[in-house]
Formats: sequence, C-alpha cells, structure tokens
Amino acid sequence: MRSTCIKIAIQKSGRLNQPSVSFLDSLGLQFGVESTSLIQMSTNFDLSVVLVRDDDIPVLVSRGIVDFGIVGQNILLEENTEAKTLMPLGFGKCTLTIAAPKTSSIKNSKDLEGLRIATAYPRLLRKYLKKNNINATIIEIAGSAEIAPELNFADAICDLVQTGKTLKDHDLFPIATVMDSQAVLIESPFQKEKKKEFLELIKNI
Ligand code: PRT
Ligand code: ZN
Repeated sequence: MRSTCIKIAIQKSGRLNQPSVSFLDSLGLQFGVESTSLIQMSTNFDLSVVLVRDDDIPVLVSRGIVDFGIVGQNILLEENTEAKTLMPLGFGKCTLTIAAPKTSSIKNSKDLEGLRIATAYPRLLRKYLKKNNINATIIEIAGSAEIAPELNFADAICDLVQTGKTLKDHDLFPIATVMDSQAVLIESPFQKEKKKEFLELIKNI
C-alpha cells in the first residue's frame, strides 16, 4: 500500500459493516476478489479500506493513521477526538436512552438522583447527568447493560435503542433520551493533498 493512498476505516463486522460497504459502492469504488485481509485496496481508485472495531475508528482518524472513517455518532462523541464530521450517512440510526425496570418507581430522569446507572457510554451519560443536575453513580459495562437491573448491580441503564425490543425483553422502559445517533463520515484533522480526490467523489452524492 502506497503511503499516499487514501485510507478509510470502516467497521470490520457488526451493524455498520454492510451499510458502510454499500456507501463505498455507491461512490463507484470497486474492490478485488474477496479476501480476508483487514486492508482492502480499491481496484479503481488509490484508496484502501481498513477493517477495524468501531470503537477504534475515531482515534485512528483523529491521529491521521487513516484519513476518513465511518462510525456512529454515539462512538464518535463518547471518544471525544479531533475527528471532524463531514456528513451524516442516514443509516445506523438509534437513540442513546436511559431506561428503568417497569416495576420500579423510576418514572423520569429526576428519579435517578442517588441511583446507579449501567452503561457503555460513561462520558455521554456523565454529560447528560451534569446538564440535568442529577447526581447518580455510573456503572461502566462494555455491553449487555440490559441485564444490570435484573442482576441488581444497577437501578437503570443507558444504552442504544433501535426497535425497543431489547428493552421490552428485559422489562425495561425508556425514561429519557441522551442523544439520537446515526452513522457519520468523519475526516482526520490533517491536510493531505490526496484527500481532495476522495472529497471530490463524495461531492457528487
Ligand atoms: O465489534 P465492534 O466493536 O466493531 O461492534 P459493536 O458490537 O461495538 O457494535 P455494533 O455492531 O453492535 O453496533 C455498531 C453501531 O451501530 C453502534 O455504535 C451504533 O452507532 C449503531 N446501532 C444502531 C446500534 C443499534 N442501532 C442497536 N440497536 N448499536 C447497537 N444496538 C444494540 C443496543 O446496544 C441493544 O443491545 O441493539 C440492542 C437494542 O436494539 P433494539 O432494536 O432491540 O432496540
Ligand atoms: Zn464496538
């Protein structure tokens, strides 16, 4: 791979992988026969796609290790990096939501005062609690926050919701919205002559 080659990081597997690939297809970018390499070179453009965990994308982009990335706004804002948002992509839509057990006395965000909230998004939740003047304990968990109230290590959760099915399955109901999210195209803060060619491509969509 040439050092001047444009690099764009997308999720290796998971919810954003297929729509990200479709977005690159829609730009007219072509790739060779399927390979298991985590770096895929385009056959018709001086560009490589780098396949990584979504959580690593903001840092890779902000450090200029890759030039562009596709990631959910929820991850981008949680990571709080220098990466710049170029455009929303209209997929991966979800809402970072605080939810509580249906049977509990927690009915709105004020009822969270003094309680424990499990989340994989501590920074975003902290910001929300501060803004709303609520003192609560944040319990960090990498995933599956929905199980926390049932296992009694938190009173409420803060997690992404799309259809609401997962909340229902765990007898939880939404009480507050922290943020709406969707996938965005992000750009590194470093200027590179080569980036212009890719920016020209996305201008036409
Ligand atoms: O392996 P890697 O770290 O790359 O992937 P990941 O497991 O961290 O992420 P992944 O693939 O689950 O999600 C990638 C991105 O998709 C997220 O960061 C969001 O930007 C976006 N997205 C959109 C969602 C959802 N919708 C979503 N519903 N991410 C996760 N969920 C989960 C949620 O956490 C909960 O467990 O789905 C469940 C709720 O869904 P519903 O439909 O039951 O409400
Ligand atoms: Zn992840």
